[in-house]
Amino acid sequence: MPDEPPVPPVKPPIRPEQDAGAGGAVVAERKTQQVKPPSLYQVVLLNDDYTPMEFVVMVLQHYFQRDLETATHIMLKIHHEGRGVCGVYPKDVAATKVELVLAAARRDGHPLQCIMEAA
Ligand code: TYC
Repeated sequence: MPDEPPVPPVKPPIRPEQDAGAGGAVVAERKTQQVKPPSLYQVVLLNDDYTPMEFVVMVLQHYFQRDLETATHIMLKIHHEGRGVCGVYPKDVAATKVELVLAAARRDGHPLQCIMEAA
């Protein structure tokens, strides 16, 4: 019976992330959290003596998706306390709402002030 040729040893398959390549080193790395939740800003309306109550209620309904009852409640709170929070949003959304509210107020000739501040 002829001699069988020697069978070369079979290496187990290696996953790419384990393969250090020629002469390289495997670096175990645990990433810390990469995505932070966006920081939030509250959009605030300020009271004044001239902007009509109906306009403020419309602003709260149209730009802040409040129903009539909630919008009226927030408007009266601003009227009595000087300021009130319309909503809380990521920074870019809050900034856009401030711009849209101010543009609508100026278009209608009202001095309404709208600001954003870190929540
Ligand atoms: N004070 C206003 C008035 O009596 C009403 C008003 C409410 C104005 C809220 C601004 O953000 C405001 N007509």
